[in-house]
Amino acid sequence: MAATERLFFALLPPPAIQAELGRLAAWCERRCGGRAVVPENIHLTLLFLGELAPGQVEAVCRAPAGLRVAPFEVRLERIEYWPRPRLYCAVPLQPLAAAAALAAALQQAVRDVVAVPARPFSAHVTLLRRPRRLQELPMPPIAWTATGFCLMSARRVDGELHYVPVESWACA
Ligand code: 2AM
Repeated sequence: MAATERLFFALLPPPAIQAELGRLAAWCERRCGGRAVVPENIHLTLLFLGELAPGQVEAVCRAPAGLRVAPFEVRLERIEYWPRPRLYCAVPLQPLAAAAALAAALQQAVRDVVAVPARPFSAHVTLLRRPRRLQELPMPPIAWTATGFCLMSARRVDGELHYVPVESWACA
């Protein structure tokens, strides 16, 4: 049987913002222990699809073709601790309506290919997993303009997790 791929749609910040969020993640790790997300893996998940077979991957790549998405601002202003997945993440102060709308549109677009459990979208960028100490973590606001979105594949290479863009779409 052909190998499956673990896929998700995401916003990728521009490299300078990824680096800034990566420095913030490393600072969180120094304060709380745990494992910081490395800068090149920093992303904002729009829709997690799970393990897909090769035929499904091709269909998912075709699915967003008709979507028209205007560029929108992503502004992260606060670090939250989420106890269930045990992670610290950077979140906006107000819900990101444009990202939520894009996530919903993607879920609709792929509905004939993959049934994604309906779960409320909550914009966040994971910074640190499995902290050993909990504390208040302040952050400076970090913002960028999203000009597109990607289909990402989570792959393990030599034991290291890499998030690799498989396909990308530009805002119009
Ligand atoms: P997150 O860090 O934004 O929460 C690849 O596995 C990415 O998909 C992870 O970084 C995680 O993104 C998200 N993810 C993993 N498992 C998930 C699940 N069961 N539901 C929703 N998102 C998930």
